[in-house]
Amino acid sequence: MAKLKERLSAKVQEQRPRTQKLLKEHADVKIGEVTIGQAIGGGRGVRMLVTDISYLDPMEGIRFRGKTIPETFAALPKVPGSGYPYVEAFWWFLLTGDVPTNEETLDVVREFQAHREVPAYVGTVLRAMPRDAHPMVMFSTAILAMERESTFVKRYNQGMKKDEYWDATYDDATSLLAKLPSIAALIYRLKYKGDAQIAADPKLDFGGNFAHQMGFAKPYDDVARMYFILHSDHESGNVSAHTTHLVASALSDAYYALSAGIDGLAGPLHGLANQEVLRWIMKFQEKLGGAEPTEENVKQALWDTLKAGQVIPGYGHAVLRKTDPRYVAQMEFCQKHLPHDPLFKLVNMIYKVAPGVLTEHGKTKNPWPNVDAQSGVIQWYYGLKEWDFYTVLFGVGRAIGVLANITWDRALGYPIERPKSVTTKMLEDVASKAIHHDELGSD
Ligand code: AMX
Repeated sequence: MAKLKERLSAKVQEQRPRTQKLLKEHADVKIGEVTIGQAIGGGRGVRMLVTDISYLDPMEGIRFRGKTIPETFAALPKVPGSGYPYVEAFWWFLLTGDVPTNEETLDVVREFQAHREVPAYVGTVLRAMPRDAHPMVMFSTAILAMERESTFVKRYNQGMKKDEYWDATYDDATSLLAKLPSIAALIYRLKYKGDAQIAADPKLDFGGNFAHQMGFAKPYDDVARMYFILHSDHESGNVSAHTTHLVASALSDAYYALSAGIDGLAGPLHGLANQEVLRWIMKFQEKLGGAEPTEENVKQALWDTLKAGQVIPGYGHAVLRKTDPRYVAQMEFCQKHLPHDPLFKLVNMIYKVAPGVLTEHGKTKNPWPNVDAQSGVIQWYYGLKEWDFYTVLFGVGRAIGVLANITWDRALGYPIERPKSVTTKMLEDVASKAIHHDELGSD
């Protein structure tokens, strides 16, 4: 058995009684209330999901297993000659909450290498699709096409016991995750490089092999490692994480669940915002017609966007109320590696101006940038200029978090998700005090 699965098994045995005790002895204890505003307004702030893998504080930003982004990067074993950790070490850390040793990390590296090969039919399916299909459609389709590989389904059909569900989900998650960088590179080179594919290098790690198969030289391997880790998880309520969790709660296997989560990530209010940021910047530069960007003309362009009824991509967040530390981590990378890049300078200028404009505009609860405002700049600098591919990079990273989450969902026996609806009339009745909310019933 892989070292990681062994450790995870011990953690699962440790954690299960805690969840069972809460359910058995404290199931009626309230952790919040739901208002009409929350019910109509997309469930903002409603505490109805449980995960120990990451937690998002509105002011501080994300913590993975209790560690901030800089703490996470500092703690995990690094790839030799690289400034960033192995993605494989991060996967161990998210699953178990423990920082792996170098030896444990290399065990995961070998496990991923053993599962890296993408079935040939995935290429056949992708090549049969219209070449102008969005890369996120191709990515989601490739994942779904591999559903026939699911160990969970095979074992379920053989009568697998409920307390083994996590074990089969772990196998599916490992097999799927190990293939994602190669699938992403396959899509990239199929769409934009005339289908000139680069074979995987069996010696390389997750991030290193991705850079290799994409055809990008160092330090793009570090860019990939940083990018995948930063985009991995943002607790459970965001659309991609919640969708994956919801679909998996029906015991749809990891392939179905991740494919659905990727579809949610493809929305412009969510992961697609990274492509929208680049599109916005390019349109802005086109309008300038060669003139220097200034704070004045950036401000004007931001107002033009808002007045046209559109959102400023890369700004605002449903939970965060300050600059996203994932934005900061990427900004620091740029300050170190590409401080004089004109696009980086422009993004910084937008950062200087946009929060003021959004505050004056007065709608958004958070005028600060999120992860997507910065990420395209780095990709562009290293030669990945096809911005409609950017969300696929986000998707490879997000898979790490959501697959860890559904493995734990099955380990702790979380049931099929089924919140309750009410009608508009019921809300009107409660609001007018014609009835008390207790009279609505609970299921
Ligand atoms: N530009 C203009 N208006 C914005 C805005 C922005 N960047 N962010 C929020 N608003 C508006 C909303 O559209 C809403 O307007 P409405 O009252 O007319 O409907 C109002 O401000 C209140 O919204 P909110 O409570 O502050 O945000 P939210 O929780 O409803 O939505 C988010 C959050 C991210 C969808 C929103 O800020 C947004 O659309 N941002 C731009 C797109 C983006 O960058 N998405 C990526 C987020 C990170 C990620 O998931 N990858």
